[in-house]
Amino acid sequence: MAAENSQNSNVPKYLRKVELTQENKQLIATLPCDTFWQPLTIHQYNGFWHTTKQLQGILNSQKHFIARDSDIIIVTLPKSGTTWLKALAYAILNRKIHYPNPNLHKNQCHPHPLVTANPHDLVPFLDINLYIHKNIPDLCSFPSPRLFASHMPYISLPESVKQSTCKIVYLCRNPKDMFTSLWHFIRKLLPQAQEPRSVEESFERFCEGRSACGPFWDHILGYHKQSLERPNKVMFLTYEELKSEPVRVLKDLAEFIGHGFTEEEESGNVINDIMKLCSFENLSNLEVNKTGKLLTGEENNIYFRRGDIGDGENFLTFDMIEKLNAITQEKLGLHGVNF
Ligand code: PAP
Repeated sequence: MAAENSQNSNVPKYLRKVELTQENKQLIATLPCDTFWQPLTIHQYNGFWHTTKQLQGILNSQKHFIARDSDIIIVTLPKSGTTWLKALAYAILNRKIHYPNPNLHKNQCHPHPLVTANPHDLVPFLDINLYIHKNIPDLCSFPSPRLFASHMPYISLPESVKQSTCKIVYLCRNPKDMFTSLWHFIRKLLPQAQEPRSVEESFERFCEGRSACGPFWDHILGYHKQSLERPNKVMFLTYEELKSEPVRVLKDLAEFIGHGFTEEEESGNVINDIMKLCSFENLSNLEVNKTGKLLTGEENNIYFRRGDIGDGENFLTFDMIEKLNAITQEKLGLHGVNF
């Protein structure tokens, strides 16, 4: 413990190691491991790679999280648009108490929570926030419908999530843009003195599936399959369709989570108000997201970079693009997943 603590004091709060339970420690010791952008170790569990912290979160939530039928769980691979979807789902669910357009409701005494808090603080992750510690949180007091998020692959979700009628909204993104976003994000997360792994090496690992929650193709296919088999349970979305057809997707999303828009709301421009409130332009320019920090210690601004489609094409070399296109086509395109 002493060694771990002294190691911990050299790294930012969000990169610090967690104290593992004895049971998790024993299990994790038996798993294949690798490194993922030092100082993070990753372990292969159920066929997917996870940091130690996330793996403890997965194991603890499998054991202790009891889903309610009314729960809504947002699932993504890192850098697929999690922040955006958290904001949208939160704004849809809470629109009766927190109007998305404050100008229309001047008697609203408090600003919208999305104006004063980052979406990550409003919609916690089961696996990388709530269940990472030895102490198990009591989520019973969360008002229904509870909104949570996760980066877990389908196979590792707690059994009660699979068995209950709770809803899962899955969002994925073009792997070239996801990799590019992840590369920039990790660079910002690392302590200044730390050299990030080269783009080339990181890219090779990403393509081999040895990346956060990778292989990305199996993560995506796991949820895609469920969405085809149980369309009332799992909604499958892409970042790209959310960008290109936001009104259609928002309507479908609201309907799916049981909070469809009324005709009055549609004609009253509520969908546009939600889109505007949650837009990259609006969120990234809010003071809280320019200068604030998450409860977990990360600076809020690292979740906002460009918010665009196609940045992977600017960042990656021609050969990398060819390679990732081929993997994406073979692993996902042939199964009907296109970006
Ligand atoms: P996470 O999985 O670690 O929570 P996530 O929110 O998925 O991160 O990834 C951040 C990406 O979403 C960034 O993409 P980029 O690096 O390609 O720019 C970020 O800019 C983008 N993003 C954040 N908020 C929004 C938003 N409101 N609309 C569109 N894109 C967004």
